[in-house]
Amino acid sequence: MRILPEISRTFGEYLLLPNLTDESCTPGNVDLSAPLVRHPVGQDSPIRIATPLVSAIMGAVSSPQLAIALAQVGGLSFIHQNQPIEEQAAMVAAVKRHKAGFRHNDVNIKPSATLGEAAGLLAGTGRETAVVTDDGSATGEFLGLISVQDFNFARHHRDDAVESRMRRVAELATGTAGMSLAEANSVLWDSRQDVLPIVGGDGRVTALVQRRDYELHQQFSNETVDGDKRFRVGAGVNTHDYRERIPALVAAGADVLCLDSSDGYSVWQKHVLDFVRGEYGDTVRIGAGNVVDGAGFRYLADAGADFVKVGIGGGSICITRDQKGIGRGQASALAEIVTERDAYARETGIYVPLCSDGGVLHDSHMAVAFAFGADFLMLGRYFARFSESPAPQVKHNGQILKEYWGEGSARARNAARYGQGRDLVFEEGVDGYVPYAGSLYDNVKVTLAKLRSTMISCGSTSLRRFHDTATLVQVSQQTFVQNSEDVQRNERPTVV
Ligand code: MZP
Repeated sequence: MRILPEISRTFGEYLLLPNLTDESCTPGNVDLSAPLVRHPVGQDSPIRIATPLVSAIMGAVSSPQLAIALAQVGGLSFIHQNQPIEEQAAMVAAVKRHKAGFRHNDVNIKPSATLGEAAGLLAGTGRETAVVTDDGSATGEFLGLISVQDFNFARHHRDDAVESRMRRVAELATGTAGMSLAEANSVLWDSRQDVLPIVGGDGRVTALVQRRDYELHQQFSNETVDGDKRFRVGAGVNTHDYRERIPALVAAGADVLCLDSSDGYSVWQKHVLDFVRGEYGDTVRIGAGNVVDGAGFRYLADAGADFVKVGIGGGSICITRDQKGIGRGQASALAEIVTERDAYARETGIYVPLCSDGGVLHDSHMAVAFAFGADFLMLGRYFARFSESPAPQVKHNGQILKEYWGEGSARARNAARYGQGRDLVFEEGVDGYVPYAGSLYDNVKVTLAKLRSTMISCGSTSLRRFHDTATLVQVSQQTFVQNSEDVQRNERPTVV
């Protein structure tokens, strides 16, 4: 028996100290890109992600729709493996069918087009775009295009403003067609609509595009898509049916795989990694985990894992620590494994990226995780709250919620992940709700703005430098007590 000399700590127990902010520290200069898979030290990773966030390998989180939305903002989803092989492969293929990027076809439909003409043009684009007509019927007057997510959201909330906004944009498109850019800009500025003009080769306006679509294209498409301009997507695999599941996922176009297990320090994971290297060499990339100490990391890194996932018991829906007495505070687990990752890189010349999985309850925890040295983060609860997640949306006491259940809950019965024989004998996860938070795009945009702002305060414009130079301080128990007492005694200003 051995007792570690330290206490097991979570992200919420730390704060960052600011560092010198110089002229180079501007939001535009902050590079949040991260290596996804192993690579020689000093060289670039063969797969990088522009936004260091990936969605959890969970049925309540990673659907094709969420995968596309997340790829559009530079991140990556892992389609869950707790389903028949053909269904998972079909989900992967559904993401790969979508062409990435911003295309003229999407916006080149004039307001005067009939619905039939608009639908014909849209069918060829492969984009999730809905047509808005003035009375909502197929024979109504065509007003414009809207993303399917926004359309569903508006319909769910009976938001009539969408129709009047589309009507206004349609009028503007007609009004600005053929104008010079300067003329159109002044009209659009006055209109206060969030649209941008697209100009043709003659410098004249041909169409309008929603600013959101344009920004997505400008910021991320080049970095997030493959050579053939399709969205990247990952897929979970297990240690049971990998001989059949992996070839099917590879054939469907999965860009990267990840072993999905609550305890990855096992010989079974090595068998899967051996299988992948034997069958595919380095052409198929696969992460492994989860582990919470340096020995677990080294075992998987030596076995050939492309990245290693860190975390046991920290998930928001996880009760493994109560049920089995296994786990470790996410901050403590990361601290030890980051040291091991860097030692491994010095010894072998190979850098194996770390994915910190679970336990992010606030955006500020992301900054702490990166300061500790995580390369990228896997999030479940965070993404489960968005319109794009596959979980049902429900109303309770006037509040909109999304269902969110753990893979170890009776609802998911993910026996391959929780390894209790063929079925789940006891639960390791809960089946609950999270507050609905709107679209992925809107939320990720704010989250990344916060992260950039923290990094700027700490004088860093890259995640590596942020980790290398971060100074963290532990908050006292008294701080927690005082915060909750202040809230209870109403001694904090309340928002009205
Ligand atoms: P969170 O972002 O909701 O805090 O945590 C998500 C992570 O929790 C997942 O990526 C996975 O590692 C873990 N998870 C998923 N299901 C369970 C469970 O049922 C679980 N216990 O712990």
